[in-house]
Amino acid sequence: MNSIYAPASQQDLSLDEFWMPFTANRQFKDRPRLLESAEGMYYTDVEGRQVIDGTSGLWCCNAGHGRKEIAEAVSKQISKMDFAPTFQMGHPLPFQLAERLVELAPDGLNRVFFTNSGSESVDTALKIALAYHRARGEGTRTRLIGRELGYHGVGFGGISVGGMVNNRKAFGVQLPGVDHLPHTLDLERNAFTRGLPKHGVEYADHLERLVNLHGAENIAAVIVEPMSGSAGVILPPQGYLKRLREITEKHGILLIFDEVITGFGRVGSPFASQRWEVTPDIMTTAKGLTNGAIPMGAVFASEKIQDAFMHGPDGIIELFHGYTYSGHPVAAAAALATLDIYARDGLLTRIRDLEVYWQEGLHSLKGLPNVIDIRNTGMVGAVHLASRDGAPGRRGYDVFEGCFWSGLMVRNSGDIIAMAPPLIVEKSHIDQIINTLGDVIRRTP
Ligand code: PXG
Repeated sequence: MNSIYAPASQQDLSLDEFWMPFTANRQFKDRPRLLESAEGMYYTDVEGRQVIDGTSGLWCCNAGHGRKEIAEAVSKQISKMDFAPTFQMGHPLPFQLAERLVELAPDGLNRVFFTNSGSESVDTALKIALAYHRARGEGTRTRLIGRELGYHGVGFGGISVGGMVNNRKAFGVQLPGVDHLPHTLDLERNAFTRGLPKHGVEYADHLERLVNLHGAENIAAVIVEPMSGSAGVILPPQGYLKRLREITEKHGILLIFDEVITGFGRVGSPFASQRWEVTPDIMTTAKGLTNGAIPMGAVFASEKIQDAFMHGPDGIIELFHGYTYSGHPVAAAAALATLDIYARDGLLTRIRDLEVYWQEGLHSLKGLPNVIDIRNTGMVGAVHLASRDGAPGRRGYDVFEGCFWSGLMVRNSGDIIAMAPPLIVEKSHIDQIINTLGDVIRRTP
């Protein structure tokens, strides 16, 4: 049995039974990194060590940790009504929440479908896109287009349109009829760009080639992250998203933005779509919706899309899709409390005042050993390290681990170190993050 003695919690803990997600289980269990409490910008681990949160948990705790208002809203709601169905029944909370969300959303995205995660949001969005075309008599539009290096969660829909090879290759079966745009990472032309890269708008033109190849009448939707998070902060070149919008519109193809990471203030506006001034037809969210406190996701669609389903006798169910926990009362209560915090503290636009400080801090790491690119936008950043010969990912992992034991939580995607601190971050926290990361990179061979 793998076990550790955890002094802070005074517990003997067996590590064998929990099959950990996206984790090198054997390596982790050899020297576990166990967190026990969290407040503001900091985690405390089971040995009482403070770790600054450079990643908002997993890109979700945008308002920082230990928010009492969320805890209280959850606790109040769970006592009042733990669960209520939303299939042919309802309760007020998801209606209230949907109304509040629409106020924040890009203009025109005024219908909201609730899920429990980003992966479910993606599946929901893809299914709505397919069913939308059928409802309008364009049922030949079945093909879905994603992008290389895209991450859209782990459902079969998400891994099919996604483009991270490790998430796909062990599973064989995928959705048929999926194609991919090229990714936009271009180190040769864009390395060390501050903000959105200058070169690469033409990567969007590849969509015209796919339209020529398959016929527009066979393509349902294009799904992209406005900025790829998981693959290591890959930014849209200037003009790229607009070009995608123009091409999709011209051909009657739906454009889906996966804003699971970029949503809720990460890039300096409620959604990336607003900051970069391109409105999709469908938008997926999760994570920051409840500040990570309770699982919940939301898919936004335009009224036009929903209207396409509202035909036939009014006693028929228009969309045969939904989850037991769609619009869960406790999750909705957490989300409403989270939106209150975002509004009161101005968090969804707050980082506009800090993004240059963050950017300059990050770019001060240029010139350190093995640093081959630095990318940033809003309160997101990545330091791209050269891979060791024959051991891709190893240096990135060593830096990630070194950071943790030096009191900083980052993520590594292969040899890319990604960061997305909570939006409550102050300059002193940015200094701490940059200094710690710099020290660790310097001493990592
Ligand atoms: N879409 C996007 C754009 C995401 O980033 C999902 C969908 C799936 O969400 P769920 O809730 O099903 O996990 C994500 C999730 C990382 C990391 O460190 C990123 C995610 C999840 C875990 C780790 O890069 N993104």
